[in-house]
Formats: sequence, structure tokens, C-alpha cells
Amino acid sequence: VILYELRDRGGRAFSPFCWRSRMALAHKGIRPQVRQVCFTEIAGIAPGTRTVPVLVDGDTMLRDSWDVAVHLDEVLPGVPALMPTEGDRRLARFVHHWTTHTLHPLIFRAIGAEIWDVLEPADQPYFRESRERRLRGMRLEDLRDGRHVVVTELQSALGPLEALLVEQEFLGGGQASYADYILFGALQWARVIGGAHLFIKPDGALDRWFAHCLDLHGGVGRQEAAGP
Ligand SMILES: N[C@@H](CCC(=O)N[C@@H](CS)C(=O)NCC(=O)O)C(=O)O
Repeated sequence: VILYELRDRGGRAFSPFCWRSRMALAHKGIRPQVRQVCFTEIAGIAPGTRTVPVLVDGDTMLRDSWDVAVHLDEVLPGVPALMPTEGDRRLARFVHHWTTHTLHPLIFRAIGAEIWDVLEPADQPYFRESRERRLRGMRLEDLRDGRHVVVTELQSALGPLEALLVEQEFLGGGQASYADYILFGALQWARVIGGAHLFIKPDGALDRWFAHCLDLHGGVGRQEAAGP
């Protein structure tokens, strides 16, 4: 199994979507052959590829993290399932939409300038141009000025998760499932770039859950060095 994932100039994996797949594979006990690419190398993986993760499993190539999770449950039904029930699948879909549409943009506003700092020089012009277009012309560096506001918004957005994780160990109950890995990917992105501490309340339920996820499956998450 080959996993293509994004790297920064120091070879660190920081992409939230790639972490979803890395954790999904680890959950199944699979250590993929990791091929790290930078943004400007993604199109060279295979014709038509625009994003990572990309998973190659024999003759099958999957170019979407959700498809990777579904595929792993289909081909490896006998090992712990990522989404054991239809309810787990629906929970994971909600967490996917909420994380992608609400959490990721907020985290990006908190750490966007710092992401640029750690990219390969070849990626920096592409990243600046594409992300500043999304920010409607704002410069990445301007994000630093508004960070304190974003941190408050992030803490508020994460409030319901704090409350839930006081009541139960993982998002779906007592066991980690794919919904956890989706949320984990977002926080790991912030941790590796160096900003998770800005908005995760120390010793709160989310902090404990994150520490627990970092240690899962032999500590695959913790092995990636945290940013400053
Ligand atoms: N739908 C895709 C989204 C993946 C995605 O957006 N990946 C980002 C890295 S975190 C990417 O490859 N971006 C390429 C780019 O911005 O050019 C999935 O879930 O796999």
C-alpha cells in the first residue's frame, strides 16, 4: 500500500486530510509506504490528480480521504472497522462536513502565515497566490493581526466538542472511529505547524482526547514533531 502525502520543507507531514488517511491505515494495522510530495508535485502523481492523500492499493488508486476510509473497511472487514455501524458512518459524515467547512477555515486563519514559512521554496508562490485569492486579496501575513479574534472563534466553535468529550472518551463512544481521525487531522495540522496550543484549552477534555489520539496505534501521531 502506497500513501502519497504532503510534506513541508523539513519532511514533516502536516496536511489534515493526509492525517485522516494515515490514522485510518494505522487503525487497520497497516504501515504504508509513504511517498511525500510537496504541493507543486501533486499533479505529477498521476494524470488528473489535484489533491492528496492518494492511496494506491494494488490496482486501485483512491484520490480522496473519504474513499480511502470506505475502501479500507470494504477490503479489511475482519479487523477493527473504522465505521462499525451505519450510525458511525453518519457521524463521520457530519464531522467531515463540520471540520472541513467550519474548523479548517478557522485554523487556516490562525496558522496560514506559518504554513507558508515552512513550505518548500518551490511551493511558496503557488500557496501564496492560491490562498490569498481565497482570502480575497488579504496577505497571508495580515492573518497574524487578526489571530486573537480567530482564537476566540475557534474556542467557541470547539465548545460543544469539549462538552461531548467530558461525557465520553471518543466522538462515537468508547472506541476511536473514523470521526475521531477527521477531527484529529485538523488539530494535528495545527500542532505540526505550531498553533494548536493557541486554542486547545490545556487539561480540558479536548486536550486529553487529542493526547490520547496522538498515542494511538504506537503513537503514529506523536512521532511527527510539533511546531514552535
Ligand atoms: N477531498 C479531498 C481534499 C484533500 C485536500 O484538499 N488536500 C489538500 C492538502 S490538505 C491538497 O492536496 N491541496 C492541494 C492544493 O491546494 O493544491 C480529500 O478529502 O482527500
